[in-house]
Amino acid sequence: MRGDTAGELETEPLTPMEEREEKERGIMGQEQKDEGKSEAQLASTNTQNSTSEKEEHCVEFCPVKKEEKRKEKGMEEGEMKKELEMELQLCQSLPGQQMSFIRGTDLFGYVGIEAVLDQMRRKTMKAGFEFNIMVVGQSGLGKSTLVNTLFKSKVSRKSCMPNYAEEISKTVRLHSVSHVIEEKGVKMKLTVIDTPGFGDQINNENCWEPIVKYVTEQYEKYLREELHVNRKKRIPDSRVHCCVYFLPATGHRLRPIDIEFMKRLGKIVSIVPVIAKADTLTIDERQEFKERIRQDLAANGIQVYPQKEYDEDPEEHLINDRIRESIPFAVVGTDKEHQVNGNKVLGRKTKWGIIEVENVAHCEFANLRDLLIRSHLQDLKDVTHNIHYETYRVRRLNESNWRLSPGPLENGAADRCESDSHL
Ligand SMILES: Nc1nc2c(ncn2[C@@H]2O[C@H](COP(=O)(O)OP(=O)(O)O)[C@@H](O)[C@H]2O)c(=O)[nH]1
Ligand SMILES: [Mg+2]
Repeated sequence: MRGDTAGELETEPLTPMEEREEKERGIMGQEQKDEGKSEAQLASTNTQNSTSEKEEHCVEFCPVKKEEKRKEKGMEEGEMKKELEMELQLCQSLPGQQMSFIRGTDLFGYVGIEAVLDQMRRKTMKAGFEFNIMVVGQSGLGKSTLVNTLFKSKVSRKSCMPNYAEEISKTVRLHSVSHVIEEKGVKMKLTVIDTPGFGDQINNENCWEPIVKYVTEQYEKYLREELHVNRKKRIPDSRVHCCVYFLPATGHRLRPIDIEFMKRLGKIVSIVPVIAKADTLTIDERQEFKERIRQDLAANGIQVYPQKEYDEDPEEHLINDRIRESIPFAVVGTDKEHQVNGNKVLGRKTKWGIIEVENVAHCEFANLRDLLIRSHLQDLKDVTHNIHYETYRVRRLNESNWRLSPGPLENGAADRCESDSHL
């Protein structure tokens, strides 16, 4: 996973002589202690830490020797390769230092390093975290309903006092509301940014501009906070972690406005396209529409989340490949519950039955929820910070006299993309 983790380990490199002495002391200490133990105890410790294993602690990292040992242990080739890669990575992380790889099973006893997870958990729970989600699409596509369905509460209320509302252009407005959601002691400050008016005009030329402006404005805010001499311990994060783009369930292809929007925004924010109101399509229509959308995305070089190039390891690649194959998710939203077989379910009641929103046999809402909240929330934040924000930061800092200049947003030239298309 990308992003901040606990502090880095700083190790003082030992000279080879010191290292050998250190290891001998360790083994000797163990042997001296062993003298006082009963024979039965000794037998058990000896089986756990056989001499050959002790040697393994002491040898420097030597992939060839280790590979032979693994073969002796009868390890599968795939398993061996994975372990070898891991060790190589660890060794490369500290150039100039020799390092041996000690597995949990090779330790003399319980050390307790895994407790760091509890420490991290406690810290995160205390501090809480921020998640900012933007919804874009024409009016009436079910944006507000879907966000409410995602968080199982009215997080996208029209009556809410917005903490950001700007009439940037006559047509597209940006409107954001924040809520603190708490579940099992974990606090999340959720901000939903709505974009009413997007794509609602006859001439939708440049209607993505206010959205590009908003996204870059948040990067600029963060950058300015980061560069303060006395910067805050925790910089408030208003950057858009995810932009859910609603495609109308036309059953045709991507429209020019969809292509123009995703082309531009895909470069600065993580976009997750969804087919809105998917209950209006038959199963075949849905499959064909999805396939055509994927073709259009590829043909136009549109990057949507999760991007292949940001997969960090083969395991993540495999999981993300499955997601990429089923994007865009065909979703249905609701804010009503109904009784089905004695259970309360979120659903839409029609004359011919109830569409269960969270039932994977009915629609792909659950896939979207899992991606956004249960499996990739932290990754969305990490991609925002490490890729999109980083790209912005590097570009801004490379601009000459950037400190003196008012910033791209203040002079109104905010990352505007040239467009000559009429939508
Ligand atoms: N058939 C169907 N209708 C939906 C769905 N989601 C929302 N709606 C309805 O569409 C209308 C507009 O929804 P709303 O969430 O206000 O759309 P927004 O303007 O995009 O925020 C409301 O009457 C909703 O009940 C859906 O998945 N399927
Ligand atoms: Mg709405």
